[in-house]
Amino acid sequence: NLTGYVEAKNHSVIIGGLFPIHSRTIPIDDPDGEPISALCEGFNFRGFRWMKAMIHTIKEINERTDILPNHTLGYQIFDTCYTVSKTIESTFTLLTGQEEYQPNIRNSTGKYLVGIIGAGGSSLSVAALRILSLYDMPQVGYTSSSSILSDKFQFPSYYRTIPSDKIQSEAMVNLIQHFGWVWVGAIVADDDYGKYGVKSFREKMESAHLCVAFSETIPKVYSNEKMQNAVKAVKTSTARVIVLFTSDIDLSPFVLEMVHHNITDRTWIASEAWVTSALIAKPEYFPYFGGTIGFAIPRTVIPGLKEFLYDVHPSKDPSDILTIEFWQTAFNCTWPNSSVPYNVDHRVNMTGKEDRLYDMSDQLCTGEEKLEDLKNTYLDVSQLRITNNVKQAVYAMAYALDRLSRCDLPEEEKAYTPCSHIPDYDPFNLMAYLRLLEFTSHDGRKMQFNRLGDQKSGHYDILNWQIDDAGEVAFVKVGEYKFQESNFQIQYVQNCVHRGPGKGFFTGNRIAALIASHVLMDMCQRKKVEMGQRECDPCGEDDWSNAQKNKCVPKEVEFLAYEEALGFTLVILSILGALVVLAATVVYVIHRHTPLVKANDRELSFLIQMSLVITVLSSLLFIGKPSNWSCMARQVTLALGFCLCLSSILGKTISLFFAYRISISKTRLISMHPIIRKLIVLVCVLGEIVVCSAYLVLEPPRMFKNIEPQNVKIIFECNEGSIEFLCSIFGFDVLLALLCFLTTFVARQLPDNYYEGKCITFAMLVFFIVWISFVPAYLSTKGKFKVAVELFAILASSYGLLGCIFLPKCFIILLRPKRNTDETVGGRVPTADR
Ligand code: TCR
Repeated sequence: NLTGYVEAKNHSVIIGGLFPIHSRTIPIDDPDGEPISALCEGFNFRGFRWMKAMIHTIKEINERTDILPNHTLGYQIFDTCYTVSKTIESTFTLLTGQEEYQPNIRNSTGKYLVGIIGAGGSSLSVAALRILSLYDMPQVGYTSSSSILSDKFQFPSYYRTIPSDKIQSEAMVNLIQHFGWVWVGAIVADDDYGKYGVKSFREKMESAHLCVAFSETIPKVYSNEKMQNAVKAVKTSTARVIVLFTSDIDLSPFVLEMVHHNITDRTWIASEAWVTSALIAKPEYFPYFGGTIGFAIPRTVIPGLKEFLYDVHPSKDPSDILTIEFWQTAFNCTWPNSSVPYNVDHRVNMTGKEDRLYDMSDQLCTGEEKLEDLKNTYLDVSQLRITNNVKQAVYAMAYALDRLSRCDLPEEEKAYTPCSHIPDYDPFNLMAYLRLLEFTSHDGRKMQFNRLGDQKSGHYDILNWQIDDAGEVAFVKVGEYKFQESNFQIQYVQNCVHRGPGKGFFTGNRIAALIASHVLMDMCQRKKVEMGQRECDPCGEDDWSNAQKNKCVPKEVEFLAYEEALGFTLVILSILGALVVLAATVVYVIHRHTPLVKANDRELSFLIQMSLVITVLSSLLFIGKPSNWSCMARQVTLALGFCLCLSSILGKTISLFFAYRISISKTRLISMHPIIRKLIVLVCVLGEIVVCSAYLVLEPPRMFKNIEPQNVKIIFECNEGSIEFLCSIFGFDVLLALLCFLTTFVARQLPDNYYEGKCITFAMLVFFIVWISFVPAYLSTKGKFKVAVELFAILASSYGLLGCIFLPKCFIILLRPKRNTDETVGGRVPTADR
């Protein structure tokens, strides 16, 4: 079912082409069905154009006489559908020239190939499976544990005798929870094992509400720069517990780095691939890696294996170069007359350079060397873990084949899988037998695959690194992690791990990690909220983490409430202010015919009193939960109140100013008609009203819920809309105040005891001082206190005006009535004022 273009006849050679003419393959409904070449969908015009360009160029070259004059090029192009499987299929077709792609099941041995065991690491299995799954050739893995291999669409023919890493990640998170750790780093291999391992680890951590402090990769091919990234992460992070999801081979250079940087106070959580590795579990690394906890495939004994392993000798077969190399390496000698180089070791040292040791050892092997004297991983049958997986994988294949030979299938399956004969059957037929396989291993374990080709049930041993009496690293079993389908059970062995201070995981490291964890919990949560969560799920906008930092709770809301002490005090102050002003008004009304009240325009005095009531009461609009209307009303009311107040004062001061000019020029220049003063007030107020209306219509202030994540609380405040408008309405007030000040200041020498002029000068000074000090105070506060600062300014300035302008007069009116006579009040006041 490969689509593409061929133009091969009459050409001397052809060039192959692979283009994504479609975007994907259509998923097959029944991944267990016959292997068929997948169909594609999603026509990709761009890819099609690319392909056309290739054909076009080939044609062009064929027509030219200057390039390849005696040959013409043909082509064979296939659609890859932008998928790995199609690409491989096409590549094979290109290579083998078989239109009907067929695996050569009788391979070079001339025998029928049943399936494949293995491929070691996950990345390798993925590579092999890309090809095998095209033909549904079964592969049984013994150590490729990556969760990606459970994807039956991509890898339909994979079965394994090792649990998927999904289970291991979950086990790690359970372990982390068991110890109460919350802040854990991760270092992983740069391959499918590490990448998918850390992926499911992160997912599990997240759903357990724990935090991953960092995750870095250890490079596959030594790169100092990449390695230093990982080292830096470990060194700088505050996480004291670190998961290492990598195979021992990839881990070794990293271990050297840890030794080099003398990092000794971390607790390592080992993945199954290195927990019992002799490469890492060396006594010299114990100061750095002692106390490591990890998961291991259960250990077994394989009867007869030991004897079999010992039965190895290079003299048995001179062409067996691997045995010769084994012998040479194990005994540090050179086998006579062999071409095998001695000790081929691609060690990567700290500088990243490879030093290959090709030197021949001076010593010749005698063949008399004793394996019994050797301390070597090869001969160590005390830690048979993966080894047993290999055995079970082979058994699985054999059992399945056995069932196939007897056509031992349930009736309903027979409809899909015809009975077949060894050796001539479709490799796909074996899959049904593997899928349904169930057998008991030599050590009594029940082996069975689930739908995804993974082990249906099993367990991990939880191991802890301790140092034994002989000074060797011992893997002490401290618990078990049992799993069955999606259920699991964790069991810790009691009272078995106390071994020397700081060595076991119940002492030293663990306690340090626990303490660190608690401190870090906070950091974790803060980070969670600040960064909006690479690692943890952040709380919602309106939420905040609770005191235990394990749940999101609604944030408190903040605004200046009537009920609280501050708000209440301000309300009292503003009402009191209003009452005092009204009292002054009452005094003025009662004594309206006395000279002091009549002096200098009593209507304006009433207006000032009225406006002071407005400003003082406008402060009430600032208190309470803001709403759109209160936000709009507060600034405008305040601005208008001040405008009325200040323009009335200006009306007064202007007439004082003129009186003064008259007094110094000694001429009756112009006398101000009282109506002019009122006109001034009217014009000012009308102007302000116009600007305020524009403000409210064009860019009105709005209620605003400030939910910035760093705020512990949700702050309800007003967004002032247009700053320009706000500044202009208050700027106008300031201008009026300035004019009032200037006019009275100039007229301050007016020789009278008619002291309204001096009072106003003083009042304006108070006004300025209050508002000037308001600015820095306002800018440096936040939340409800910002509002409080503004309120204080409003109240202080209003009280200031009240106190300076009206209180002295009320004092005279009420307590010193004798001074309230025409002479004392100001004979020089322009007559038109009365
Ligand atoms: N899965 C790893 C490779 C691996 C391994 C091991 C290598 C595992 N366990 C033990 C050496 C020794 C687990 C992978 O790549 O899937």
